[in-house]
Amino acid sequence: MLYNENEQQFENPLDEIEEGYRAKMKEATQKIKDASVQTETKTAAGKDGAAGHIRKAMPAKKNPRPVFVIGHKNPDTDSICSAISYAWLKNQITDTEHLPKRAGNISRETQFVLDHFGVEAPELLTDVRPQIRDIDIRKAPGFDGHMSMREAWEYMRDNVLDTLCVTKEDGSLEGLIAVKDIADAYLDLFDTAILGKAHTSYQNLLNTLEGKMLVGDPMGHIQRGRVHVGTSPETMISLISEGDIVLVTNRYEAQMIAIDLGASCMIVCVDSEVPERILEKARQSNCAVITTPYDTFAASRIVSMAAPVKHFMKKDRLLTFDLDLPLDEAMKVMASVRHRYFPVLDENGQYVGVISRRNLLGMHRKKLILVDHNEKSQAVDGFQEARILEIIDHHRVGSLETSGPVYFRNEPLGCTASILYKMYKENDVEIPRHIAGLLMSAILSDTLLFRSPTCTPFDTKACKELAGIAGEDVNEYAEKMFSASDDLTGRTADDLLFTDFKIFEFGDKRLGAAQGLFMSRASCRQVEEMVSGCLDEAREKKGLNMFIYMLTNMRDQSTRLLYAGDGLDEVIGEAYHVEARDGKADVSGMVSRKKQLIPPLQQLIG
Ligand SMILES: [Mn+2]
Repeated sequence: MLYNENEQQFENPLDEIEEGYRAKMKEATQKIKDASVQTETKTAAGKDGAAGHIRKAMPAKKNPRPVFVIGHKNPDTDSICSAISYAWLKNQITDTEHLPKRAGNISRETQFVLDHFGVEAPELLTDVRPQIRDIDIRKAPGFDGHMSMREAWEYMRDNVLDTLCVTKEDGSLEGLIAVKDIADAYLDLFDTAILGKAHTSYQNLLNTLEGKMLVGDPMGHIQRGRVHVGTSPETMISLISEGDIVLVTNRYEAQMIAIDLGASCMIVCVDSEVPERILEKARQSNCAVITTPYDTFAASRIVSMAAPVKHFMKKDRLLTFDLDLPLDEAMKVMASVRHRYFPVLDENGQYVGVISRRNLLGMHRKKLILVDHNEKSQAVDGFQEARILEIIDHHRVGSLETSGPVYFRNEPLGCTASILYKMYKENDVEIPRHIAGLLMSAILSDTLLFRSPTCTPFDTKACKELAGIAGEDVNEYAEKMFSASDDLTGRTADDLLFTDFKIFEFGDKRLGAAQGLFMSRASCRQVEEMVSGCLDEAREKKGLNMFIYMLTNMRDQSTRLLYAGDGLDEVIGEAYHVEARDGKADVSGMVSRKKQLIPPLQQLIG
């Protein structure tokens, strides 16, 4: 009974305390709600939360996927000049950006032409397989590593992401933080020293706890100490050491003892009052004082989430992709690891966004217009995985297959540039001087100054008209242009053999046919000396059955054939009705690979 009496006696004060506590909690809950409304408003204004830590919004590139206009491998003057001239025309008559490209090195003759008319060489493009840059990269922003774990988690939750990229001020990638890292940090209950270890800023602590700083510098950082809840004075004395972070409520003794024990920071929960005497004591003892509307349980649950992501992010051996990486290689890597998101870096190592496996579905094949060729063996590597939109050519219709319908224009003229000259007229586009110069040079080069059997009256007429626009005397200009090849300084056998080199496929036989055009006999003799010992090696290197080098003398209008391949002496003797012996034959009147060299061989071999 006594016990009951006591209980009865004590009932009222307990009830009172509970009542008071409930009221306080109700008030606190309301404050938290108010605070979060404020936070949302601030976030919307882009001033708070993870959004405030975004380094730089990702710019949306304007028209990032141009059409490439490209000639054959080992490009000659026609391939380069036609790519430039057709891209220029397409840019006048369409809204899509067209860029000229080249599938190989520029010959001396072509360099002379470009220099003469002040035109830059197209950029090199030797592989058109899809790359990382051809898929839709998710422009996820990069974040400042000082962002708190809580802000990172909120951003991931709101944006349905499981990884964020942390970048440095210069835009390079610093690390990755994943939901898993946050979960690990959160669940590691025993690492109560994490705030100090992670050098957490008071600002992060204030954001996380939605708190106010009563004493201390919000710009400062937590340097050390463990987090404890200050319950009774007795337990506090045995638990708390100098530098610790102590969570307390409104108990005067607890607040006092925390400071006495050398706490570096006191977090006062449920927005409890802190008497001025305590604040003064805290100031004198260099103890920061923060109030939070959260109760002790909630505050101790989330306080460690104030630590900056910098401390937890993965920064070593990050798996990143370059924009130029071929997609099939990226897919292999993606299949071999368990990550979901992969950061993408540009050529300067700057972070540009992330990709996941899902992005691979939205692949944009590179768009191509092929000029001056239609054989697959001459087309740029990877063309099968690109989208060919058009082919403009003047060669035999060859082996190239396309996946869809294309605009295929093939005319039996001496030069692709002559077809382009027509197309400028058809589209009513005035030809500027530099384009006229390039088209003229291409015609002169392909028709060997109208002497090649491939030259038609139309080529001659077009070329003369273009010369008029360019302000050039055809004969004088051609002499200078062809002489550019006669400068052999610094040239190697390999370079001579592969500058103008094409592969032809006759059934299962592969023939490589290269041509060198020279004006003087001295040049021809020198070139023969340089290349004749290297033909068989060149044939093997390219995996060919036959290799023929046409050493053409422009002035004599004749060609010495140098060749390697089983039984070629007989084949060549029969094909051109000449004496062919020891890999050598002179064919007078031969200047054209297309019209004179290839057709008889095709009949005999194919
Ligand atoms: Mn051509």
